Amino acid sequence: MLQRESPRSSPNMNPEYQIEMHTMTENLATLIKKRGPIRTVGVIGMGYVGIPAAALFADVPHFEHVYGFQRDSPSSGYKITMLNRGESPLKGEEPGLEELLGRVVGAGKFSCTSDFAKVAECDAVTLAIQTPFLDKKDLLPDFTPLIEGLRNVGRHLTPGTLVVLESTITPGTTAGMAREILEAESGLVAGKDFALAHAPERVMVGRLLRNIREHDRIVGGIDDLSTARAVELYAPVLTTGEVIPMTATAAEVTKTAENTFRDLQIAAVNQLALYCEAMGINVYDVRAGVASLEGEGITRAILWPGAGVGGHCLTKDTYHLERGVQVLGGELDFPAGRESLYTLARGINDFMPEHMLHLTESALAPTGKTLAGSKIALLGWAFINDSDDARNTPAEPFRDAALAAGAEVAVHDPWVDPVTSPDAPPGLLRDLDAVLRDADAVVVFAGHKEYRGLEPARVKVLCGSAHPAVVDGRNVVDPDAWIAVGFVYRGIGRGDKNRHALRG
Ligand code: SAJ
Repeated sequence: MLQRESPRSSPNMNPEYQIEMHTMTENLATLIKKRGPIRTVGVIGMGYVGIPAAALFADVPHFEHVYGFQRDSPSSGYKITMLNRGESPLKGEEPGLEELLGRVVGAGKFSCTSDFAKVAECDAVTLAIQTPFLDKKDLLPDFTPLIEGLRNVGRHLTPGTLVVLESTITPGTTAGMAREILEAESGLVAGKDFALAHAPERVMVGRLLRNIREHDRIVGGIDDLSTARAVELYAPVLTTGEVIPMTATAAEVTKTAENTFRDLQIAAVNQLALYCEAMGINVYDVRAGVASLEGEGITRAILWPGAGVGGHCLTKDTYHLERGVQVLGGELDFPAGRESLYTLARGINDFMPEHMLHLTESALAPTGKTLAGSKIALLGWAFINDSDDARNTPAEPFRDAALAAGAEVAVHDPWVDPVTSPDAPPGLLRDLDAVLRDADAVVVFAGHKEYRGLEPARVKVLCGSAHPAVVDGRNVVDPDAWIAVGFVYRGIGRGDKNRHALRG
């Protein structure tokens, strides 16, 4: 039985619906057959998802041409000329990307354009456009750029084309909002005149090409024919990855759930760290003990406690999933009055920067200091170790709260560029000694490798006092070595050390 997904995605069993479904699918099947195999592909959005995707499509021998569509806007129009020169406008190391771009542009198989009319030449069009949350309090993601992309595709959509959304979206968006916009702009009907699917991206900065080739690819159509056509598009790109077909809504839930589950796992170990601090034990001993449980089905996926969770995936995908349940609006049976486990996990992870502030206050107290009037050296602004990516960094709420409490905060990060990074804080310094000089508290927020080799005696001289504080949010300093030279130590999960006597 062919299943066409509607926003309520419950298969309708009445005969008229079945006949209408069959006719629609017959029509689409005829159109696709007339087109033949996918030869021309369009990718909307030349960002860190769209560029490697377009280059890899262009590298498929039987795909004749790939258009990369990019708005010629003041902020990102420069990408068009760069890409047409075979150069990548992406920052940071992306192994193999420049070489691949040079090759496919040189072979005339890839070109970048702002002319959306060329969508009419495409057999398949994918949209890889960011969907950030403007303000997660109201759970409303900013779909504006995606809506503009859908409108541009809809205006030039021709019968028999496949449209695929790659952005992370609220479950129900493909069969709902996206289908409505494409149908309104094109006058065509999804599932009858064009195929529509969701194939969420699973790329990570620094390993874009490898991720697309090697990760399994979730592919979900609004009906079986759309799913099959999307499998035809993505299968040739995969090397070790497999295509995993399902419905569009299941694909949307898979993507948001995989990040929700990771956020949940991190919250679980963050809560364990808070418990270990309260009970006076070392969370890393407990973690090693729990992780030792291995074997069929008894393995525990215990992750790492830390100063908080940042980035553009885990901080928002839980809210997409929660909103999906609200938008799709089926009968949800759930314990009355209980908060979602998933948003509770978000709350625990978002508490960690506040806990870091409490640890800082606790480390200043033995020398009679408070946050007010103290200088804090904040080490690590990036949201992840050894990276320049600072989106939604947990260091920011910590800094804001410390400033509000009257502290002076000097921020250091060897990776985040003070000039070019859009997420760099004002006054970000690369000079670590300057940040450490006269600091009352040294607070580690990112586990950059530069901080793993800090010499406690030298740091203490720079701090210039008998008992400066050190607060370790990423388990990068050796508590005994720092305590021995006179630091007041506090560490996430280090209940075994957080009550130590003053030394040195
Ligand atoms: N974090 C912890 N403890 C951990 C792991 C992470 O506190 O054990 C923190 C990090 O410090 C960071 C945040 O969580 O602030 C997110 O870290 P992440 O490793 O999840 O990195 P992301 O946000 O780039 O997640 C991406 C996701 N990939 C995609 O969405 C395609 C995620 O699904 C991947 O699992 C993750 O990369 C990965 O494994 O690298």
